[in-house]
Amino acid sequence: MQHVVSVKRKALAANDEAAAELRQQFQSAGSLVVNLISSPGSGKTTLLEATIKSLDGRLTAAVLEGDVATERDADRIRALGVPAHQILTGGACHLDARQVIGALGKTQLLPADLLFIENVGNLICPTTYDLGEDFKVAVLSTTEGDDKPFKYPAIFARAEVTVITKIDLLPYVPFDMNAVREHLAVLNPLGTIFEVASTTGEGVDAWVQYLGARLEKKRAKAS
Ligand SMILES: Nc1nc2c(ncn2[C@@H]2O[C@H](COP(=O)(O)OP(=O)(O)O)[C@@H](O)[C@H]2O)c(=O)[nH]1
Ligand SMILES: [Mg+2]
Repeated sequence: MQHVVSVKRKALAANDEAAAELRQQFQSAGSLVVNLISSPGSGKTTLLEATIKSLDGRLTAAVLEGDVATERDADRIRALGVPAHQILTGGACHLDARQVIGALGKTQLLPADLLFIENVGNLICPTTYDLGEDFKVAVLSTTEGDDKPFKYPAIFARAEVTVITKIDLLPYVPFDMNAVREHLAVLNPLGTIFEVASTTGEGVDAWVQYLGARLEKKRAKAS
């Protein structure tokens, strides 16, 4: 057990080193980098599609997709004319910083104003792997149940932003929005919450405006 803990600690320390290198690279490129984490099917790719449509070319975007198998998500992004690269983890339940360095080295995703990293779908493993991002975004859909922030508190405490998706389905599913807001306020008092329906576009503009403001802030700080 002791051995397992120490191997895990070493892996995380190596990842932190690679993440620091990435952070430097993102700083030089002037890109805002967002690491999206959620259960499978909660709507990460659909949120990215809606985000790209709402941006309408005002800011440039690029996407790194993490999945166990298939290029499906990268294909969905490329169909909108935005560069995307799929990292296949071959079974691993999270992306790590070395994989991101490797992917950026063999693609031309940067420079871009916004780089979105869609992590492998689950609420546990991606939580502890820093990818050099500016902030993590937890995506929570109304259909997966309002108990998820209670059951997986680590990611909701760490993510600066929580995007609650599929609000168009609120009339049909038992999802106590107030309970979720209250719990998130306890887990993450400084966190920001957006409520969106990516399929209708409701709430997407506010999220996109926030991204633009964060990008401006990052660039102002760097200059
Ligand atoms: N009604 C509704 N469905 C959505 C919304 N966002 C995503 N979906 C659907 O949820 C399913 C999973 O979405 P996807 O973006 O692939 O999830 P991901 O696995 O987190 O990337 C798809 O069938 C989407 O069409 C939404 O805001 N409202
Ligand atoms: Mg996806």
